[in-house]
Amino acid sequence: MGRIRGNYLICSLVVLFLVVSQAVAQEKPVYGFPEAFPEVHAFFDWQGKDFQEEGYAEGRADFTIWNLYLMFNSAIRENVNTVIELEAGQRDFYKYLNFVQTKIDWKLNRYANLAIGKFFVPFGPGAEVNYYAPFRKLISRPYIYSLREQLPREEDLNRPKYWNLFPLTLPANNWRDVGVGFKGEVPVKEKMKVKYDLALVNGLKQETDCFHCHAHRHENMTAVPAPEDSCLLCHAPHHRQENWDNNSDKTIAGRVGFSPKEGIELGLSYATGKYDKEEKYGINLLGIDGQINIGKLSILGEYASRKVEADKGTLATGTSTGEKGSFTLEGYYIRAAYRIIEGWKHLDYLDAVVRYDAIDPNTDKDDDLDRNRITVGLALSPYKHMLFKVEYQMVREPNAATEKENDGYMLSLSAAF
Ligand SMILES: [Ca+2]
Ligand SMILES: [Ca+2]
Ligand SMILES: [Ca+2]
Ligand SMILES: [Ca+2]
Repeated sequence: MGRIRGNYLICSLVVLFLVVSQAVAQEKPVYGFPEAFPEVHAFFDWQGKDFQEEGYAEGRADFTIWNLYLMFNSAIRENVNTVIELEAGQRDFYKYLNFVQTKIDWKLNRYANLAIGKFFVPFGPGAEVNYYAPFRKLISRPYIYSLREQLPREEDLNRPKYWNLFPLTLPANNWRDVGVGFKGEVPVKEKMKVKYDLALVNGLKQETDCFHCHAHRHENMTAVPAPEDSCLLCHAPHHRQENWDNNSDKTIAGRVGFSPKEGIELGLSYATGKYDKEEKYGINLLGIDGQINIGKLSILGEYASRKVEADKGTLATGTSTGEKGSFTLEGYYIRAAYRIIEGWKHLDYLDAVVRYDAIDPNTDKDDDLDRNRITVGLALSPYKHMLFKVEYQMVREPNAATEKENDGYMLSLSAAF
């Protein structure tokens, strides 16, 4: 009896399977095709930090999932690759899901590739700047890319006018935008080559055009910000103009790199565009970067400056005079890493790292936002695609009346697959 019932069940399942598979086979896919072989990749970064009272996160010891990136890519044909990359996370009280890249990479010939869609705007040394975790030897990013993020956030902090007007870091880290890109490598002789990466994109915009900023600043979406309260550039990834434009002006950005031989590269980056609705005020970014890898030693350095035009009166006192003025941010870092151990059974590598970095958010003002810092750290990878990091930051304010207590530790574990 039991066997008959069992057979009956199996027969029923087989019939059901045939019916269902027939139904599936008849259904045409809405998009995609079976030969696409999409790849899925991801990385995430766990962080722990503990700073002194006047440091990062107001000195609060904290564990965070700092990054989650998801990438899907597939070759449509041999020379055409499609990429979709998403970033998810939470900072303070807000959660976000951004599309980081959405593009078609189209290889035209040996020396030229076209990118159309949303991509990282070419400026500076690339992946080590754009991605937070797996490509960087230290946990923290250099000040030119992260000063604002690391400053205390108390509301009653006495902020200088230009901080209210402008972000204190370059938009060039993690800077992605919609447009058209053109890049490639041209061999000069033997191992010598020239790399170019150029783009035409929407460009940065006034932060007051961004509803997020209204909401964050006033905790009320409908409130109109007072002029002295308006940041002129959309800066943080969640604030920044990414998928649309506030004016017709397009930003030109690019980097040209020269590599005399394997492991050595020098780069020059530049970006220019108008950021306001009226296309009155411009922003210019200039960067120089260099990298040397000799044996176990790797050295990376970068200098960057940003000149922002704005109303002279608004910059000085908060009241518009109609006269054009500007201010300049500049900063640099040099980072050296030495590979102490490599290729052990349970230790893929161990690097010792040291970095000196400095930033001057406004070269016309001497205040305690002028910063420099020495960071020492270790990067330990037990196995490939898994990286532990630890670092200690010693932070100095050369122009502050009193030295701030803002040194601290950071820990991180990142994994990629
Ligand atoms: Ca603490
Ligand atoms: Ca624009
Ligand atoms: Ca200064
Ligand atoms: Ca200090």
